[in-house]
Amino acid sequence: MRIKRSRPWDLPDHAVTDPDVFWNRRRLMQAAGATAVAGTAGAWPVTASAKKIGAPADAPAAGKYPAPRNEAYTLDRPISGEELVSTYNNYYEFGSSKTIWKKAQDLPIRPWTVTIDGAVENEQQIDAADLLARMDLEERRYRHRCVEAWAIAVPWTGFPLRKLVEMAKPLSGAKYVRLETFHDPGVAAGQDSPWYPWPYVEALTIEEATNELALIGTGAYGHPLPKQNGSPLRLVVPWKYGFKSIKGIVRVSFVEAMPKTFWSKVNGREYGFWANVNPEVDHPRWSQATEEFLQSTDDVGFLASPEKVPTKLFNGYAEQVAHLYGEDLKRKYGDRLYR
Ligand SMILES: Nc1nc2c(c(=O)[nH]1)N[C@H]1C(S)=C(S)[C@@H](COP(=O)(O)O)O[C@H]1N2
Ligand SMILES: [Mo]
Repeated sequence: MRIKRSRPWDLPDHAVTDPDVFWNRRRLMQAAGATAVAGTAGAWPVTASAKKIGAPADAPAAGKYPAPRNEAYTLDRPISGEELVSTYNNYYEFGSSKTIWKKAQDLPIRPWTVTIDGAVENEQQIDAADLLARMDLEERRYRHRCVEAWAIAVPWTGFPLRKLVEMAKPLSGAKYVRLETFHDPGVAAGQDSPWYPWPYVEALTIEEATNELALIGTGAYGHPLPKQNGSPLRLVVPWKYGFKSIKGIVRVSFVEAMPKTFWSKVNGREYGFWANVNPEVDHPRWSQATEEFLQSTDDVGFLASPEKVPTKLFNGYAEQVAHLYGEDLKRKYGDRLYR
């Protein structure tokens, strides 16, 4: 998102690809004969496509997958391919390119301690495995809309964030739920970058957090979540721009004041607290009226031209969430509710 382009991911091949992946692919292409692959060279995670990156061996509660599907959450578009969703990612802890899937495999996820603290009756530390053992998992098919104007559709597995809130028993002072990602520059080299205010932090109001849609994602495509998608625990809030859906959660705090979030510290004018999807409120540097729906790895190469379709208000979830943003909030925040 720090890349100043109208389509931030649409960069020259070498600029978005890790040097080792880039040079490996160059060699592969040369070996295959450059003319023969010219037509498909645009599908840049070529190296990734050789090996589908699925469930980590150290994922907790592997026996709980696949979980039963909750039919209340169905899609109006096809599911994006698993290979695309597991090789085209934003996870700045591992670097600012889309091709961090390989680097993310270095993240140890067992044990994984989650701290629940702040204005709650039940402050506690709990391992992700124990947390998952207490929760009923379900599959929900959700749209995902990145602020960069690309979209995917994913069958997540997880449990409602509301269940975790109930477990914590918030006190009356708890107005916001603040979520924090691990901080370990030793395994996540992106966290060596002084340009970012690590660790990654996101937050919701308590009303948003207890809304039926807010999910803690623990799996996708019927198995535990790949590390690059935020294993073992991530947030999934499909009515908001993707950066709200924080990955690799280690701390959930219940607080009184609106937390400062990672991207609002980087650039508060462009990436605010609310970040609700709205086609009529443009990003300061590009339109949000349409999105590119990505279905397979063929859609993300520099020769690709994925279908542009209209963006939906609240990403299609107005029925479930519009009531959260009443006249008082609209008056107070205006367009900031959608940015
Ligand atoms: N900790 C952390 N969480 C994060 C991010 C990140 O860089 N770090 N990127 C966000 C953005 S911008 C998007 S679009 C989604 C991408 O999720 P996916 O890679 O599983 O599709 O993760 C979000 N969660
Ligand atoms: Mo994003």
